Amino acid sequence: MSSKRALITGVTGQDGAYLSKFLLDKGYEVHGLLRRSASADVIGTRLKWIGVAGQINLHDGNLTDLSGLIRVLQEVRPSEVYNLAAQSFVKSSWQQPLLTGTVTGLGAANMLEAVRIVCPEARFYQASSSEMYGLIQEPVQSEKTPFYPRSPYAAAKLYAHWMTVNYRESFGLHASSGILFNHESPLRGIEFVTRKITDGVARIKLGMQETLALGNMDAKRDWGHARDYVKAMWLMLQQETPDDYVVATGRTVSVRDFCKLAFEHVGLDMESHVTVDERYLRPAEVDVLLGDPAKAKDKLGWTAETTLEQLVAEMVEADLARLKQHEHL
Ligand code: NDP
Ligand code: GDR
Repeated sequence: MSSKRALITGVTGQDGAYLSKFLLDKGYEVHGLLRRSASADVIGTRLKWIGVAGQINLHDGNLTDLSGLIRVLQEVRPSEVYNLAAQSFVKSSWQQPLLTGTVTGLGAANMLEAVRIVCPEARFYQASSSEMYGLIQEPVQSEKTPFYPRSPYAAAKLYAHWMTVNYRESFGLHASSGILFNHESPLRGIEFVTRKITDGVARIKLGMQETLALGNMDAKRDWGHARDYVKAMWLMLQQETPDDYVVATGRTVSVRDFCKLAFEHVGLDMESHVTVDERYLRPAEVDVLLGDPAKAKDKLGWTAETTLEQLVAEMVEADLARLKQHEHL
């Protein structure tokens, strides 16, 4: 067995693309789980954008289908498994709570179970989330902060998180959980607020639209770059002992401030273009998140490398370039 063979679930998502590139650059053989879609033309759009399509071995499968996961693991025999697949859009989780529980929660349990059955020696990464802190119990959240999930998505992620801890403690799996705070990039899905803003700013700049409608402008998030965060995932699996880590920048800003930076980047004033639309408000909000990455720094030697200003600039520039070339993502 190759000592560097990884299987990534959620390979077609934002983090899947950045992690694929990162692992390929390190000499890994990279395999990805691909759920079937009728729209073959959109499959792998992100992998193409980042320049690794064709270098990934794709396997049909779905997180909800344990027998399929077992079969894929038997074929691939990975040394590292990164479980990134999820219904990851918090707002949708109120419309589809059971689907979110099935994919984001039970799906992770399926993956853990498949690893336990087929390749218990493989190292396992679970994509946990700062959303689990929800109604925050401490102003700065660390691995020791109690959780208080505020959405079906967060509740599902909490189940997956504790199952990861449980499989580590019960069955001795090398299973680590990365509690990642929001991380963005030009590959972020268009429904998430940062990308919605940078795409909107680019459209307004190019005269393609006049206004941008947003929801809660006061929500605050600790935003980093996905490129930096996938490195932390990998570092967790290189440790002798599996553990859980907060991955964050240690800086929090409001949606309004993110928006202001994006408009300023193209020399426009946000006040003339942004409106608030109640459709984008949530039944329960996570008002503020701010992570303490001290443990990741001490134990993994990891720190965020990209500043918020650099992130905003990169995202706006990528959207401007895409729109000028009539490309979509
Ligand atoms: P994306 O939404 O971009 O990607 C999700 C991936 O999961 C896609 O590849 C999607 O496939 C796949 N997927 C969805 N449902 C299934 C299913 N039933 N079976 C198999 N695959 C499925 O998420 P991100 O890349 O942003 O995030 C990666 C992970 O990290 C997620 O688990 C997310 O919840 C978590 N996370 C993300 C954070 C962030 O700020 N980005 C922060 C903390 C945690 P398809 O392309 O077909 O839709
Ligand atoms: P989040 O990301 O819910 O933190 O989950 P999102 O970008 O959707 O929302 C962040 C904050 O912005 C506010 N907001 C809006 N959000 C969206 N999507 N659209 C809007 O128009 C808008 N206006 C204001 C939201 O109310 C919220 O407070 C992301 C996902 O990647 C999860 O999978 C991951 O676990 C967490 O980050 C950490």
